[in-house]
Amino acid sequence: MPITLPALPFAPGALEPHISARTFEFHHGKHHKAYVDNTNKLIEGTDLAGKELEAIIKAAAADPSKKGLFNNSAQVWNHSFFWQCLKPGGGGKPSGKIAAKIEAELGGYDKFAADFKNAGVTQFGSGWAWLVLKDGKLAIVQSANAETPLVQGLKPLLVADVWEHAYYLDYQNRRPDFLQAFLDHLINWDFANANLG
Ligand code: MN3
Repeated sequence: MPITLPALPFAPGALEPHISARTFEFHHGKHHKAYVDNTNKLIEGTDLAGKELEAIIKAAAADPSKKGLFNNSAQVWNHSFFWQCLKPGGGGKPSGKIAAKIEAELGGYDKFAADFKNAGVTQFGSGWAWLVLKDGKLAIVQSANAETPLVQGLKPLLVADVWEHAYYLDYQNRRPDFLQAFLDHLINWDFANANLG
């Protein structure tokens, strides 16, 4: 079974005006698709062909000669995860288990929002801002390029893509505005709660 490009979990225009259909045309239809196609090319005819995506990422992360495969396969996973972190009419304060953990472990929602935004704004160059579980507690972490907490012993709960391709068509250089829209209008807290298990 080759690695496949998952469909977006919403219509491409469903998040407008915060993220445009045109951004998804490129971000999902071109960038994410290219990571899928490159991963399939790189595993073809190797012992990783037919393996699950997470197993491919972990094998590539452990082998410096497979940096290209790591970058592409991790980007497949990061993007598939990112789409699920978004929903029309999302964002704002969470409810459920994650709301209580944010209060108890991250100093409340307002502090979480400021710290998460800061993580995204200060990730130099391309990368990601994550909410993860680390030893059972919430933590906000950054990753560069394709790096993913999946291979760092952390459990990803929520992510924002801060590569320029995620926001440049809609926000140009205004990454902070994109992150504010993510916080206020886009976060799928049901997904983050489900990831807590
Ligand atoms: Mn991206």
